[in-house]
Amino acid sequence: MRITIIGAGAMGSLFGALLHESGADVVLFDLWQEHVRRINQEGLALCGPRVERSVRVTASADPEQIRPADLVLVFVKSTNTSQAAKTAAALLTPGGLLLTLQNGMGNAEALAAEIDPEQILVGTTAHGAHVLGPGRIRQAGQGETVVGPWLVNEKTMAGAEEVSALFSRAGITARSSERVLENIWDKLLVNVGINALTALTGTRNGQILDLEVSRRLSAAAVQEAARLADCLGVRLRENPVEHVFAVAEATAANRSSMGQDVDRQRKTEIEAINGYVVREADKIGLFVPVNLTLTGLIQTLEAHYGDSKG
Ligand code: KPL
Repeated sequence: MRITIIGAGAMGSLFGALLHESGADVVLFDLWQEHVRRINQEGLALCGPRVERSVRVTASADPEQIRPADLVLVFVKSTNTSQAAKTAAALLTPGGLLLTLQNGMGNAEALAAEIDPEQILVGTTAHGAHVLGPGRIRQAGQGETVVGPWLVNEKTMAGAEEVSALFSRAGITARSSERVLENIWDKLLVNVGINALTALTGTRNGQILDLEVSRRLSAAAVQEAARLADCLGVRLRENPVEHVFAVAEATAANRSSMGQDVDRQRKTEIEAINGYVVREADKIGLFVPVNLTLTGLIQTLEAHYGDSKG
């Protein structure tokens, strides 16, 4: 099977490497030229807890050099999804499947502007990875990947099953579910409770748990999002706050992706996370003050990147 990964950051590179090792014909597409050059010249260095290996997967920074694929995986930041949708439309075979495993909400809608919704699969992954430098990533923990159709019917469900079986053969723990939107909401709540708070305070995920005040702030943001889910008829897992705290504990040493974006003065995914909660709550007249505050503070921070502090 021919697979193209759009967005060869940590997660895109990890999935690409594992799928390549399982025998798939994989191309990593990314605009980061130095990363692409290193991967093609020296292989992708995949560092695990004990071992490091070099994976000879192909990378490209030029979509015109990539042949259409049967499966396209989108791993770009949610801020770049609309652009990725255009690239994906050019890189997908007519009956091919496109899967987004991105953080945040609104990605499938942005992809559906360019791709037939019946070709779109959505999902979440609890795999962890981060970039160590060009051509070099660290696998930082394993977790389940859930894949399901954006529009549920027999044909699209078969596509989700095929992709989850492909992942399993590549050693990526995966399952398909027609209720995948519930998993996406569960993951949204994790990001709602961890990302903005750690980004604003310069802390690592586990440090949220150290102080009563940060636990309360995180819990309040999650409870607001859970109330929204309830109003929208989305069924969440039991005890979402406990789950968010368990993820903060399991990823204690990580700096959240939003924290890393703020550290590098990059645009964050706030609009697709806490900002999404605020927008959807507004539509039904629900007040979500903690999410509004977190969103406003991150937006203010972003607006003043680079300003002199003197
Ligand atoms: O998804 C994450 C992120 O940082 O975006 C978590 C799960 C919070 C891990 O850092």
